[in-house]
Amino acid sequence: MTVESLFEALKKTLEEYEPEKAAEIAQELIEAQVDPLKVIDEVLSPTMEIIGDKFDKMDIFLPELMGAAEAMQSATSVLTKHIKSTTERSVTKGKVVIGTVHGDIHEIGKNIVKIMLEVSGFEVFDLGKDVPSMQFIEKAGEVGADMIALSALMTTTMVSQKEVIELLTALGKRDDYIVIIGGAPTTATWQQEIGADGWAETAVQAAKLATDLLKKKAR
Ligand code: B12
Repeated sequence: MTVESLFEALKKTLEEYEPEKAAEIAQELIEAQVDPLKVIDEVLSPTMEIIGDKFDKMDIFLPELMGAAEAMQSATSVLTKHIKSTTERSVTKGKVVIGTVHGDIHEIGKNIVKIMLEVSGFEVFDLGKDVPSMQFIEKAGEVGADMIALSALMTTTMVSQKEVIELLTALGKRDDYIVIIGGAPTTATWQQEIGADGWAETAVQAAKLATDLLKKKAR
């Protein structure tokens, strides 16, 4: 099969909710030496977006959305194992506490950001999904984090990103951590509005952002 036809086949596994086949095709793409990030950015994420729109328009319902998400996760878990590290593992750029904010169970994008941070040399502490705001701050204190990374996928949960920053400020800890935010509904404008230090649209940009912000702080 050509790479193009493997891309098409992978797309179909999301549309037809086939997680096992998704993993198989992801493995074939790895064997064909295709860049795993290209597969995530050019095939999986856009397909998931189309599926999200269908859900929005009620062309499909929650079980189908969950099936597609399962296929995406299955492919992503194969692909992310093969994202090449850009730094020596022994060199740690800094510590990041990451999670999806309170009220929000979307974690696929956050997991990709986590991997990108790890392969860029960060030590990452993943709190998972639906994380209470205070837990980010407690964990950051416990591990001596440099940065807190907050993912939110819904307009209704973006406010929890704001809440974490407000809590940090109230506790007199706002300057202790760099706070970065992301997730489909978030924007640079939202970042400025809530006083976060950075925002990125994709996982690759997130890793670059984290590196740049940390360098700036060290200066
Ligand atoms: C998959 C999915 C699900 C899966 C999630 C599975 C999982 N384990 O994560 C399931 C089926 C469980 C689900 C459930 C629900 N979902 Co949903 N879901 C989606 C969908 C289709 C795709 C999200 C996704 O994984 N995208 C792929 C990843 C790779 O992209 P990403 O998350 O955006 O991440 C990238 C960037 O944003 C960025 N990034 C992400 N996080 C961070 C963090 C930082 C710090 C940085 C810098 C960058 C960054 O980097 C990532 C990689 O490049 C979206 C539609 C969409 N277009 O987003 C709807 C969507 C988010 N869901 C929606 C809804 C409504 C729900 C439900 C409420 C449905 C229901 N009725 O129960 C529940 C949520 C319950 C809850 N309390 O959270 C709505 C939200 C509407 C809104 N209010 O804004 C959307 C937009 C669909 C729609 N169009 O209506 N969902």
